[in-house]
Amino acid sequence: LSDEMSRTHGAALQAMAAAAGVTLALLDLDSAEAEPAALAGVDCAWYSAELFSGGPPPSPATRRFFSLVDQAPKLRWLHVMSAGTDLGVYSPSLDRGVTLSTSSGNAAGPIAQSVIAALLAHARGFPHWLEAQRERCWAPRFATEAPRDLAGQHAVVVGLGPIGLEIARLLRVLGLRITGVRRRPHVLAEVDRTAVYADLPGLLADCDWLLLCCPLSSETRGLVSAAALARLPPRARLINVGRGAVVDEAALIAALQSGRLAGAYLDVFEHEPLSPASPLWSLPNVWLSPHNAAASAGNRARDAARFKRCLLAYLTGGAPESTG
Ligand code: OXD
Repeated sequence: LSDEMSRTHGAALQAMAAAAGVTLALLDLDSAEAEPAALAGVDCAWYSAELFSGGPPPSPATRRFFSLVDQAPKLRWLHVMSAGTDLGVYSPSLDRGVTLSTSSGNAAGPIAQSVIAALLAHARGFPHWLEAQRERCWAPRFATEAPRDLAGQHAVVVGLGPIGLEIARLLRVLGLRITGVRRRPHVLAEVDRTAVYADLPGLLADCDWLLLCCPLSSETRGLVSAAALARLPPRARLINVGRGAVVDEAALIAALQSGRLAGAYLDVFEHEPLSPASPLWSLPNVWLSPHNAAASAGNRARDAARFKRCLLAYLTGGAPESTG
């Protein structure tokens, strides 16, 4: 684990282990580097939030952490601060059968709030007001120019994990109709109805907000294809906080450039970091954030609490939660 987590949570982890009758030897990054032979005894590793600091490319702390993890021959369990299991640095562990537990859901609140902030700002016409403010122009919009009522609009939420469910919960407060799309049909209180990925094309003609918060998988890669985008009505906006490759990005850019789609808020992209040459940076109907919708000061404490719950399960013989 990181030096910082060792310092701030080491005593609590030791106490948990002692209560379970287990002797826990903590290896922080500095000591591991000083003594590579110690890696032979490592059973589990905790990739905590402060080591991440963005990427790709991985931060120096991330690179150092995984260079040690990948040399630990007996590693059985890796706990990671992310929701996704698709960070490139996890691959060597996954490939050799290490159990991965994630912090899925830890940042569901902050991500959903970023989504709702962008949705409300677009729905209420803030882009128009902000542009007018920059020009020092008094430009009210009334009558036919006024924004449409948000209540009653149809949101299609793709991916009903903790993030999708939190988005749906907040959308319901705003009075939207919500269809949730997931791998298997299932009745869920947060949405009005659920559909499966294969049903998505049929939902798009009547969609005001297409919200993507699903993981990247063989089923979701390219799910929002050029053909799917063409089915959306011109009033529709797309929000993606899942993974960039769920959408055909070139087709999305073309739809946004031509006005075929009203707008987008994007936190994730086919290639990250987004190339400075991408037209997305300067499209007037696009807001974007650098895979940062989750950022929130409380995430670290939630990650630590999650790791402790998983450690307890591990020490007492259960399976860590959110196993990827
Ligand atoms: C994650 C993410 O997987 O932020 O946690 O994309």
